[in-house]
Amino acid sequence: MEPQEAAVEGTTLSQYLLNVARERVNSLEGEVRHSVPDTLFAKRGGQDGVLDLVTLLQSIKLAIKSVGSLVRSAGIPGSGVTVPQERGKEGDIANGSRLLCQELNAHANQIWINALLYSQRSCVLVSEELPDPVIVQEDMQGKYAVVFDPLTGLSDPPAQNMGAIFGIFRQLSGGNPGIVDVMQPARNLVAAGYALYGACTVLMFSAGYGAQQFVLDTSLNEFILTEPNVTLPYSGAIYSINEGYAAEYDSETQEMLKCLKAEPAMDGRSRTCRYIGSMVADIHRTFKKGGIFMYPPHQRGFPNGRLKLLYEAGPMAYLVSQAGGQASTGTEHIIDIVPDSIHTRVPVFLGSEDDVNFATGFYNKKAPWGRSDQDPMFMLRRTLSREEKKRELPKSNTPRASDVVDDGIIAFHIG
Ligand code: FBP
Repeated sequence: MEPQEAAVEGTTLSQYLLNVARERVNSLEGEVRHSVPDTLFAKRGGQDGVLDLVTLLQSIKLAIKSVGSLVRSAGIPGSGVTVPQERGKEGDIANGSRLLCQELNAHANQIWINALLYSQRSCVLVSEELPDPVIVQEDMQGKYAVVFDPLTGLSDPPAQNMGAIFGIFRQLSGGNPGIVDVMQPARNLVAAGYALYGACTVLMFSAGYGAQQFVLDTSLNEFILTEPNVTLPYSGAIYSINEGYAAEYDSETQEMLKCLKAEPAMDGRSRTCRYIGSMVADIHRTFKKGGIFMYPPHQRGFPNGRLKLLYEAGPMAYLVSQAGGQASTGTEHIIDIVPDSIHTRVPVFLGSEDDVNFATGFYNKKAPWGRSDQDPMFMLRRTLSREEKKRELPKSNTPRASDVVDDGIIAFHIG
């Protein structure tokens, strides 16, 4: 049985992880052991390696559930997270909300750090909330480096579409763990995911076998698999960007936005804009409905874009690739970029293949369509190219994770 076949709707996250792990061990034992792609477990670790990663993921699951319940009760007197009255300016709701967010953020970070340390399966931790990596003390070390943003989307008041993002790398160095273990491109991730604390808690996850969606069943307090093979539509009608910065985007971005709005989506629908201001929520909608999420550079404080490569853009790029979509900075695949520091920021264009190709064509002269203002054939070539693509599309209109193995998209961890 292929690992993807272990993904059956209704399975719990714990069962799913063990199923995939077991299938991987079986395939190792049954086939030529050293030539089988190594994804879910340590190369030399065999069964133990599988269980190490499963144990680490169980701790992450616990952190997500704990933060989720904090988010839901934050601000309620007597709950774990409140703002001491003397710190908020009386009557200033915005200030109170900002302080509450800070409290929540600090709690969420501590919950993740504790969960990862006590799993005893990690060696280096990078959190958005900490300036430096945490090197786990020797007697608690495992072989995985974990990067995470414990609570994102805090530009909105609490309890509105916050989320968490994480990625897991295998330790690179054989010896003492260090920063080098996280300076890897997202292509090297062995697993990644995001949690969205919305009306329900959703977990989007991948360990290299496509993307799966789980929803927290609060009566069981367990994540249940609801979508075994999440696939991004090839094209969509929704674009997601903070248009408040329109005047501060560079000329390519402004031109791209103008053209995007002027032209209908591939299926003829008019474009529509949605922007929540929480990347997890905006990207989750993109997974479901297709289209594009963008955070380009702008001159109101973020000349390289706002989102961080290691623990925001990278894991999202890995997930979106596993679901048949694309993620680019405009000129490079995000999944291939080696970070030059742990908090490096990158521009992000992520979502349906057709829409990402369209947007990035304005930045990259090597992209198929060139820039509209320099190329009078721009619209014509774009239309022709899309017509060809339409004819090629399978009936489902979406590439399946299993279809892209030959492109090397799934086979990240070989060799
Ligand atoms: P932080 O880097 O401060 O965590 O902000 C991240 C974020 O909240 C994303 O989740 C979201 O997409 C973006 O910032 C919104 O930024 P803006 O308010 O500039 O549109």
